[in-house]
Amino acid sequence: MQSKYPNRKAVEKIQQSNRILLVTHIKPDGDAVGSLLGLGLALQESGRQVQMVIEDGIPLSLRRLTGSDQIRKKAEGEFDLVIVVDCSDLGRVGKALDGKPAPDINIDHHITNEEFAELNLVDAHAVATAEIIYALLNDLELSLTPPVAAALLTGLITDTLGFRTSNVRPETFYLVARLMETSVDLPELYRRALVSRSFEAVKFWSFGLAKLEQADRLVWTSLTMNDRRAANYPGRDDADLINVLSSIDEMDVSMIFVEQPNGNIKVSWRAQPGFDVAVVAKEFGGGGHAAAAGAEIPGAMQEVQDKALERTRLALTGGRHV
Ligand SMILES: [Mn+2]
Repeated sequence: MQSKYPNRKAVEKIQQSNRILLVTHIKPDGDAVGSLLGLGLALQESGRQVQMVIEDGIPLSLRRLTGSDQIRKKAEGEFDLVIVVDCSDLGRVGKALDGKPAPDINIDHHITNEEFAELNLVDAHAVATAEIIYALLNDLELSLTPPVAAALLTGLITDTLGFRTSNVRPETFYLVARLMETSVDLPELYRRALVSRSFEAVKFWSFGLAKLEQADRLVWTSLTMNDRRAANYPGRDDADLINVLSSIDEMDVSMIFVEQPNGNIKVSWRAQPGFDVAVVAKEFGGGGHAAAAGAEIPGAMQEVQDKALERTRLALTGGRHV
C-alpha cells in the first residue's frame, strides 16, 4: 500500500534519530495507546532507543498489548526527537512533556489539530491515528511484527467503534486485511477493545438504567456518587452507559449526568446524524463533535439536569439541526 502522506521529512528526521520520546494524551483510549505502541515497538525493532510516556498510564483493558508494560508516566533522560501522537493540541499531553524539548513531529487525525509541532502529519480523513502510523512505518520500511499489528488494529477498532463510524472506507478494510496477515487475533482484540467489561461497570449501569427517562426523542439518565459506591465502580466516568442509551431506537439525542467527586456534574451528549450537540455542550463550557460532546457543569444534580435538558430540548425542537 503506497503512502499518501507527506512523510519524506518525517522519515528523514526519524532515520537521523536514536533516542526518541513518544507521548500521547491523558485519559488514553485504544487509538492513543495503539498508535504509541505501534510506532514505539517498530522503532525499537529498528534498534532505536524509545521511551513511551502517558501521564495517566495505561487503562486496564489495554494492558495485554505487548509493550504496554514499558509505558511510563514521566519522561526521563535526554532525547533527540519528540513525537506526539493522537493529540489535537499540546494541552492534551498533560505534564508528559514538562521540561522536555518542543515536539518535532505531531501525528494526528483530529480536524481541530493545532499543528503545534515542527512537522505535522495530520490527516482528518484517517479513521484513526493508527492509520497514519501504518503509512509512516511503510515509508520507514519497518517490518510489521504481530505486536505492532495488534497495537494498530486496536487503534482502528476503537476509533471506528468496530468499523461502524461513517468515515469507514474500503481502504480501512484493506488496511485491516494487511494487519490480519500478520496472524493477529482480530476477534480477541475486538472483544478486549469494545465488548468486555467488569462486573462493577455493568452493576453501575443498573443504577442508571433504573432511572432512565425519555421525552420528545430525548433519552437521559444520571449516575451519582452513591450509585458508584454501591456498584463499587472505580472510575469517574459513566462506564460507557451513554453508548447503551444511544442504541435506543426512539431517540435523536441521549444524555447522561454523572456526579463527580468535586461536586460538579459531568454531562455527555450523543446525537443521531443530522444533529449537532457540540453547540449545546459549548454553551456550558464544554465541546466535542456534532455526534458526541460533553461538558462539566457546576451545581446540584437536579439543577444541572433541568438546565441542560431544557437547553437541549429547545435546540431539538428548533429543527433537525440543533
Ligand atoms: Mn484517535
